[in-house]
Amino acid sequence: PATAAPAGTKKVIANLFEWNWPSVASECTNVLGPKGYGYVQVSPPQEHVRGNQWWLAYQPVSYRIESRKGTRAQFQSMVNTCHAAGVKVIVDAVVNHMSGQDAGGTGWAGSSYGHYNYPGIYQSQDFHYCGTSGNEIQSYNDRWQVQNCELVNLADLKTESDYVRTRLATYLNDLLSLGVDGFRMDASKHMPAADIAAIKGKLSRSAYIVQEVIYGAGEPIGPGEYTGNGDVHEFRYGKDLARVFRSERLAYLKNFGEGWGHLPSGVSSVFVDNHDTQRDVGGVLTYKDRGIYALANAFMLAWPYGSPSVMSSFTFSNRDAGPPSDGNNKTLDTTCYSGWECEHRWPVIANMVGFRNATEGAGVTNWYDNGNNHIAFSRTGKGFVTINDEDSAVNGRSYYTGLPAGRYCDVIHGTYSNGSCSGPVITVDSGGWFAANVPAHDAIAIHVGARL
Ligand code: ARE
Ligand code: CA
Repeated sequence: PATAAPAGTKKVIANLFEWNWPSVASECTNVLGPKGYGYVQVSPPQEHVRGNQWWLAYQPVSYRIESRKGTRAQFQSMVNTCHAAGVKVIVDAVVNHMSGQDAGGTGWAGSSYGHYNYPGIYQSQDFHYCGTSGNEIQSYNDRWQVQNCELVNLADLKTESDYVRTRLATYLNDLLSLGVDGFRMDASKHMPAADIAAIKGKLSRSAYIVQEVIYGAGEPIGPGEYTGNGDVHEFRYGKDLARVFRSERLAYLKNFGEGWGHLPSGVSSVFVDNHDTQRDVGGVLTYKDRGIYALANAFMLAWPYGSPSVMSSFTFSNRDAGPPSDGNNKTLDTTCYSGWECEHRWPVIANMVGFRNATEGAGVTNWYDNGNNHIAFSRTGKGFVTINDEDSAVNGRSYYTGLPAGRYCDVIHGTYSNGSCSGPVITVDSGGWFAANVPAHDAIAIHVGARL
């Protein structure tokens, strides 16, 4: 029954944050395609302010596809290479604003600019001046301010104007002409949903859309009002998951997702952490949590809620520091496990992408919990996982999977390839049961795509 590639639809996103284009291309060929990732999300590709901080990529200076991550030709080649590997490309699209530089300057690709002057693109009449001090957002409880004032001094575009919408669509259509498959709409909360709809309406073809709207308790603008345009990031997911793993009980995850007040599954984009939450307070799990982070990602990939995205980070201790770069702040090629964490390659996480693909569409059955931190569930007829986050092992127990009898690779501890398993093999009997020991803070996962 062994198959070479995971069955089912490939929907998992790998977020290769701040990787340069040649490195993204080779990762698509060597890792993302073979491991079954369906999409790669890349950082903003347009010309940006010069300097070292990672966040300068979020300060557009022009829409030339030339940045510290590479040239237009390298970007095009990356898209082609990823497509050849069966991986679609999502671009982080910065459309709410331009730079936050009061003095202006010269951008990465040589374009000169002022805070409210981007020659040939936007002039002062294309920006909002909301009248607060510094034109800055002062309260997230004020809908009008959030959408018409400046987010951290970033020159706020008049996204209600047809000229601005058309110019933004021209940029996005240029990316579509290079073969891009979708967009993460940065700072979506800061644009009315209708403005995003109008920009989307000017696109030359259909594209996947995921909008960044951070849920904030009590705020007037919430993620739910953007679902008409496409998917929306569900920020409560990573926060709630971290709290459960850190200080509550995994047993509570029985109805995780909509049962917790999160967005409807079909429009929800989820992650354990992203590039903002891993840096800022919020208590999410990150690569720094090592094994528990891997288990949280394993749960996300096993649990059929939302569209999962796996974060891949560069190593940082300082919030602002950019990725490894040369003396001119040009991003160096990625070297996994040296300056880059490559969480998407961690065996537990990468192998659970195959689990996700093989179990796509199957519901949850056979939920078990011990009332505390040991849980188990089946993905009907396709897979089974048990996570033991207790401080001690659970030994000598049998688990009911409902799976066809057979020998399955435990993909938490072994990698399945070409019909063999590099780790322990789990034998499911004719009644659908298996017996195994699960160490503390560990898991076992089996699925029909990794059956020997
Ligand atoms: C940097 C400096 C600033 C400086 C500015 C202009 O830090 O001091 O004024 O440059 O020179 C990223 C970085 C920022 C950086 C910015 C521009 O995180 O530090 O500013 O790039 O270079 C809100 C938004 C949400 C946004 C977060 C960060 O709603 O959209 O803030 N997230 C996206 C990206 C970020 C990016 C931007 C937007 C800007 O993912 O990486 O900023 O393009 C509550 C609210 C949230 C709010 C949150 C934080 O939780 O509910 O809505 O998020 O507080 O304020
Ligand atoms: Ca705005």
